[in-house]
Amino acid sequence: MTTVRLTVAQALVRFLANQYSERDGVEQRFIPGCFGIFGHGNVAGVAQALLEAHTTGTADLPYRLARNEQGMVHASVGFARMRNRLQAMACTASIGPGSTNMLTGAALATVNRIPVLLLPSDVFATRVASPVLQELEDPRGYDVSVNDAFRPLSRFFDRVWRPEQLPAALLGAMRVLTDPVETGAVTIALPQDVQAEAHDWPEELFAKRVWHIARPVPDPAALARAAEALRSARRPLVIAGGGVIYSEATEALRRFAESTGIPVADTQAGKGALLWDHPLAVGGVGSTGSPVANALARDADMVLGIGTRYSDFTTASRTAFQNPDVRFVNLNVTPFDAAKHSGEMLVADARAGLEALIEALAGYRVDEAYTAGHRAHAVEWNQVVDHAFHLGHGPLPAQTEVLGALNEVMDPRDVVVQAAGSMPGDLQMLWRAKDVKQYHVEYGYSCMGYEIAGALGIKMAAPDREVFALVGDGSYLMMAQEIVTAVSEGIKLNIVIVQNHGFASIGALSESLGSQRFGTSYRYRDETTGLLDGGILPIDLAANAESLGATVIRVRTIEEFRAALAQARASDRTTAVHIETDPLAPVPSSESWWDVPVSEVAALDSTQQARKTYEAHKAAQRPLLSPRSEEGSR
Ligand SMILES: Cc1ncc(C[n+]2csc(CCOP(=O)(O)OP(=O)(O)O)c2C)c(N)n1
Ligand SMILES: [Mg+2]
Repeated sequence: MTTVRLTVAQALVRFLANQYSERDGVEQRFIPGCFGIFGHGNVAGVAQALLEAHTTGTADLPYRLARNEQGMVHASVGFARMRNRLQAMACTASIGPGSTNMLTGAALATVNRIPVLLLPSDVFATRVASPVLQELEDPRGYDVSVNDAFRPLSRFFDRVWRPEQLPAALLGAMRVLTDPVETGAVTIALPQDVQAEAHDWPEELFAKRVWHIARPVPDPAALARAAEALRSARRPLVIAGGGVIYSEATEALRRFAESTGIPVADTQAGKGALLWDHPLAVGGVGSTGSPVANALARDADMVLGIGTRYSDFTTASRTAFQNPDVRFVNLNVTPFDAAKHSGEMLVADARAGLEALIEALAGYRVDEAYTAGHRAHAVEWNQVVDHAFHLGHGPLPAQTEVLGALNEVMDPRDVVVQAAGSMPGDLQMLWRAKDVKQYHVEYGYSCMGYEIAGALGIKMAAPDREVFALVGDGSYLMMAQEIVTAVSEGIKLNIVIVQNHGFASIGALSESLGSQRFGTSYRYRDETTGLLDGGILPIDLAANAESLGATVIRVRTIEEFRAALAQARASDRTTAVHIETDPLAPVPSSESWWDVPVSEVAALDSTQQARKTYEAHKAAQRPLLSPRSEEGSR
């Protein structure tokens, strides 16, 4: 056996540079690069290996220095989602806080089922000088470190205490990263001494490896059951989730919708699966969906969920489906999701499953009257959206006007990025997706701070598209530092900073729940009330962005905003547009609900009133446990 003598870190880098993925005959490097921040935990290990690879040309794994470890995981998620999970990034971090800063990113990746390889550094395997700097020292056992916190957040976790363990860890990591069923954050913890330890590796460890990403086809019996259930439906609705997009099944979805006449609603991750102006597209469904989709969901006797996790926002906390006979067919590559709501499980790749369903449903079509009903409703709704987009609100513009201007100025191939606050809801309800990749809202973890960092990865994945990070002041203050990474790497971003002096979202939620917007605005503490409802703070986020290296355009009106967007778009430099909006401006209603518990007892009258409303909504919640179609009495 020929062997190669390398450190663990050098072997890791060489291995990662030789991993490929393949789907539909198209092959690409699976891990085309590595983000990182070095500290004593990895500076002599992984950093040395990356430098050596770069200098000697023995492995091609370009390194990008991020500004915050959480941010680099977000960037990696943006990257992998943009590449439909066919590629992912690696992230190296130092021991201790450098590593635990990645925990939020790990959760975000796993919740959204997006691959990322995390390489936290760890305490000395030899423990010769324990406790080392940043070591936890768990009195229950010396093999516990802060990195064990990655276990519940990772779809695969291993710690390489010995060089001999590395090959199995790497192969396990790759298997999970490239499996659409399993994928999410994958963590290999690397003790700092082991990273630098030499070993004789079998040469074949570094051979080119291709990980074939399959398109599992449905089991014929399951397909027959699903088709039978769908054929009996009179008021069916498709809910298209992110899985449709990751599987590149949008063309198949369009054909399926056109051949059956079944309307298509979408989730946050699925928006764009069927473009907004398709006659069968009915918009977002659920708590922040369109009233068109929500009316269809309410009366549907059959829901075909495709590539969706059915989050509470999608199901309006299980109040969206009110037809007592409603049944579910779930087409999902993941049995875990296919089984939800007692659905008929159609476990398959979204595209393969849709193609099979098109055939199995040949001759089936919904009633013309059904289609005509929601078409008329959609026409009305489009007028409501147009109105919200051009509200003419004053003195400060409304957020819906900002979204409208963006929607109209952006090219279909441009990407809008959002994650938290009041914008994801408004976007889900109002955005007209003109390209399958135009809408990028991270709403699995809805993590404040994803926007700019995520946009960085998205732009790396799609350099030919303009990327607009749409960021609230709260999100901006949490994580704006990847602007510096964008500037230093020459990765051009467009950033729209929406200043409304605090949490418009949680403020509105607080008010609706009887908590009077308590503690949700960024203001001075008022001496008399003792609350944060004093004057506006002397904060200038535009100056902040400028200080980080962005070109900044400050605007006051929507007309100026439109012009600034066009200017930002045309520029080759990272450009931030700053606009102040009215957090109290009106937003159309989704005619839906979201379950956020209200105090059962309260001295405050506002809370007592909110509790009454809450109980009324709560009564509409359904367990969605009805047996599958062939078992139930229909
Ligand atoms: C990391 C993180 N912390 C807290 C929350 C809870 N949260 C959701 S929205 C929000 C406020 C967002 O403020 P901003 O970005 O200004 O958006 P706005 O609500 O004003 O639109 C908070 C605190 C979250 N989603 N993520
Ligand atoms: Mg805000």
